Amino acid sequence: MNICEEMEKRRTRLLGTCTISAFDGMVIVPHIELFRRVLAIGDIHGNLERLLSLFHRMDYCVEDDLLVFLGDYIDRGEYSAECLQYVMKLTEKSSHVIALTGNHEAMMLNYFENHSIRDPMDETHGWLHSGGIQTFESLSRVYWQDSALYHALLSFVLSLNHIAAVGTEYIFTHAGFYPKVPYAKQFDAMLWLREEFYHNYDGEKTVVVGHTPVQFFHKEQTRPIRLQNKIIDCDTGSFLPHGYISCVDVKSMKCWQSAD
Ligand SMILES: [Mn+2]
Repeated sequence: MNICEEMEKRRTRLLGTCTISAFDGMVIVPHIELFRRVLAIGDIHGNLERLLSLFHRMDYCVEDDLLVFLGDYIDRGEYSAECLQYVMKLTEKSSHVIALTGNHEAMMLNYFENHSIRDPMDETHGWLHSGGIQTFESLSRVYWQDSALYHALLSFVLSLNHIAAVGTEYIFTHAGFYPKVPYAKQFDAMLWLREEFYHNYDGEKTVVVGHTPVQFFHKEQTRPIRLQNKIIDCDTGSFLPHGYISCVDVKSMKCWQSAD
C-alpha cells in the first residue's frame, strides 16, 4: 500500500468522528469544515523575535483554527530552546495543534544518540555545522537552569510527527514525499526532498511544505508561494537578514508574516 492509500484508509476509519488521530508519526484530521482556518507555519530556526511577532499579527484562536507547524524550529538562530518550548506549549494546550519534524530536529536527535549535553561539543558532527552550535548552546543553558524542562524539550522533539493528512484535500510535511511509496519507506524523503519533489509531484492533493526558503526560487520573493503542481512552500527564510516567518491559511491562501 502506498502512503496515499494508507492515509485514506486511516481517514475513512475516522469519518464518523471529529477525532484527530496520531499514530506512528502520521496524523489524520478527518474533517476540516469545523475549522475557521487551516494554518501552516513554516520554518522558525530559533528566531524567537520573529515567531512572537508573527503570533502578534495572525490573530490565532485555539478553538477555531487548526494549526500545523511544518518543522525546523531549531538551528541557526540563538533562541532554539525557547522556540521549541513555545511550540511545545501550544501542542499541550490543544489537540488542534500539530507539530511536524524537520530535518534539523532529526539531525539534533542523531547527535544526542551518541553525545551528551554535559560533554563539550563534538565539532566533527555534521549537525553543528548546520546551525546546531546555536541550538547546543541554547539547550545547555536550559539544561543547567532547569533540567526537567531540558528533558521535556527532548521528549517533545522525539514525539514530533512526520506527515499530516488534513481533510480530503491537504497533506502537510516538512520537505516533500513520494505519493507511490509506502509511508515507512520514506522518512528521509519527508525531511530532505527538494527539487525532485517540486519537479515531479503530480498528486491530486495540495501539499504544504517548508524546508526550502522561497528566496531559493526567486531572489526577491518574500511571501509563501504556490507552485503549479499544488505545492505550497511556507518557508520564507526566517534565518535570512530580510527573511520572515510566515503563516498561511491554506483554505483562503491568506498569509500573515513576522515584522520587518
Ligand atoms: Mn528543513
